[in-house]
Amino acid sequence: MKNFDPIQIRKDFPIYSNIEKPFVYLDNAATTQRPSIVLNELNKYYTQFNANVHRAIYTIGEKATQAYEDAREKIAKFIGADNSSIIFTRGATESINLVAYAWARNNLSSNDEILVTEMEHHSNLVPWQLAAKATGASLKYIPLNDDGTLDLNDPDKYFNNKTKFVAVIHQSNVLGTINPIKNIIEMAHNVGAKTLIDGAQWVPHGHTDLSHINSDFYAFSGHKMLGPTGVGILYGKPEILDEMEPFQTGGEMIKSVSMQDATWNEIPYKFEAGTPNIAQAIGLGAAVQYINDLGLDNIHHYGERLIKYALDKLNQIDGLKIHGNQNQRGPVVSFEIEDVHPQDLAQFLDQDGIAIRAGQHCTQPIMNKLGVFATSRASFYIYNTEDDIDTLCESIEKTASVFK
Ligand code: C6P
Repeated sequence: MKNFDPIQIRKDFPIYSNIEKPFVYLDNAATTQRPSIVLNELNKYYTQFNANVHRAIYTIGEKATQAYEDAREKIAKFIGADNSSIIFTRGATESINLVAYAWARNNLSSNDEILVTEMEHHSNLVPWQLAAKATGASLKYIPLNDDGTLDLNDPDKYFNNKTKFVAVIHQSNVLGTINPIKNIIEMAHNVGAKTLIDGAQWVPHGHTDLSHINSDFYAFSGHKMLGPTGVGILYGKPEILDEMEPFQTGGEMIKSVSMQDATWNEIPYKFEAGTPNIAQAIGLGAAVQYINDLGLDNIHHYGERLIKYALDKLNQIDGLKIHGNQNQRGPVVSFEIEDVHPQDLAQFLDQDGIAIRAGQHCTQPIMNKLGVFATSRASFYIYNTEDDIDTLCESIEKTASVFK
């Protein structure tokens, strides 16, 4: 893989020189680390042109607006979309809630069905439970197979003329499964339903071309792709966003206001009420630039290499069980180890400088399906190495021997 050297890449991440060794960070599905280019952009905004956007008719205000809109443009290009379809939110959770409030509550009624899957993160399940309760619609779901894929053998069981909204995770944060979202979107459109894809785990790892996948909405978070916390994206098809009522109201999202009434600004500003997360949006633009410079193809192939290596090594550990499909998966793996509670494992690993996540990963329905209370999870990104995985496996074996 030309020009892709994780040890060189670590030099771009100050945390690798600030934290005492060993530092084996394997919780990238929860949040990634940030490179200097992102931190510098945040600092540059606050120290060189800190001002509100879209309001100020003075030099630094114009500079701030330009930087904020440049970030929108970079992100739009990154996912094959128009600027007007890119809404800055606080993260994937807020993006999904925006649609559940502003679209679902105004478009669904008691004869309708919302379709989700058993693989959803709570962020793409609970908003639809509440939308169903608020509108009287029914909530249906596509079940999980034992191998961690979705049961799509008989789609007519789930997609019918009552199906009005389909919300599906692109890549599972627990099982790593990459779902056939283009097919799912097609099936939804064939019955006249709108779609939302939760891309929080996919976007950092693979190409997302919204002009190709044709989803009506798509949501993701900045902090899982090297950007700052507090910023995410909602993509919406412009013609749908145009028709939608606002989510939040206040400054900047209006066109005109009288004492009794108001009209709305054009998209995407109609959905960005109040002072936005300016620094974070600019930081996310820098993260996208960094990813582009490394090459998303390189990142994708490197993720494939790491997960393959991890699965091979983990499979060699006695008493360790991996959850999910071994093939169509991103660089994340959940597992159990006989006689060791995931939380104990995480604490023991921490003593060796290894950070993994243990728990339910905000996916209680998956835990129920797997028949476990919790799992241990390791997730990889560009600065991880095969050595990190060796260290992980050695430490798991050491811990298991303590509990035997
Ligand atoms: N998953 C994990 O450790 P926010 O918190 O809004 O940035 O992202 C929510 C979210 C939505 N969808 C998926 C698929 C996710 O994985 C997450 C966040 C983290 O798995 C924290 S629970």
